[in-house]
Amino acid sequence: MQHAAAAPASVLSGCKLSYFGIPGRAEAIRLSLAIGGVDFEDKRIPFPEWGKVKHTTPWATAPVLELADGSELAQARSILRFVGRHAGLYPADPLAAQRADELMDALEDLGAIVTSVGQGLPKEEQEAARRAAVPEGGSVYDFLARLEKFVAAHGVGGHAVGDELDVASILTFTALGRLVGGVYFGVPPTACDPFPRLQAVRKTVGAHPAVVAWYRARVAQTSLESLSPAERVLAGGAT
Ligand SMILES: N[C@@H](CCC(=O)N[C@@H](CS)C(=O)NCC(=O)O)C(=O)O
Repeated sequence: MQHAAAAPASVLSGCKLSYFGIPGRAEAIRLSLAIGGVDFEDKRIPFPEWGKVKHTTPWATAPVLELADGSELAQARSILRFVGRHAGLYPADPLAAQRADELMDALEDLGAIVTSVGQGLPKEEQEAARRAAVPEGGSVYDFLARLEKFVAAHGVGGHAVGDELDVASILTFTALGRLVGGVYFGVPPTACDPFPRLQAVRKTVGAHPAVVAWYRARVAQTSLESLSPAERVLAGGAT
C-alpha cells in the first residue's frame, strides 16, 4: 500500500497535544507523533484543572492539538488522521484510506458496545454482565470477531489495513490495549486472546522501535507503578 509521504516537518513540529494523564483518546495520536519523529509537547492536564480549561477548547473536550501557528485542531480521530497524513501514516489511496477510517470508526463503536453492557445496573452486576459478554456468544466477543474478520480481509503481516504501519493499526493497538487494560471494569485481560490477527496487530505496533522508546521514556520520567493500568498494558513490550 502506498502511503502519503511525510510532509515537511514544519507542519507538525512544535505542536502541543493537550489531554489528560491517561492513554484514552490521545494515545494513538501521541504514538503517531512519536513514530513520525515529530518534536511535540505532550501536555497532560491534571483532572482538577480541567474545569478551567474545558470551555476554552473548541468542543469543550480533549484532546486538542495546537499547531505552532496557534491554530487548534480537535476531535480525536480527525486529529489522528491529520497527524497520520503528515507523518506518512495514512493511506494515500482513497479506498485504502476508507478501510482505515472504517476500522477506526468501528473501534469507536467497540467502546460504545462495551460501555452499554449492563449500563444502569449496580457496579457488581454490570461487571458480571461484561464478563458474560466476553466469551463466545456475547456481544463483546461478537464485535471482536468482526474486527478479526475485517483485519483478516484487509490487513497483511500484522497490520490492520494493508501491509504497512498506519494510524488504523496504531488505534487498534491503543483501543484493544485499553479494552484489556482495565478501562472497562469487568472485561478480563484475556478478552483478545481468541483473535490471532488482532493480537498480531497489537504485537506489531507494540514492538515498533519508536513505541518501545516512547514507553521506556514514560517509565523513566515517572515509574511503571505510576502509569495507569491501561498504559502499563500498552507499555508491555517496553518494560
Ligand atoms: N468526539 C470527541 C469526544 C472527546 C471526549 O469525550 N473527550 C473526553 C475525554 S476522552 C473529555 O473531554 N472529557 C471531559 C469532558 O467532557 O468534560 C473526540 O473524539 O475527541
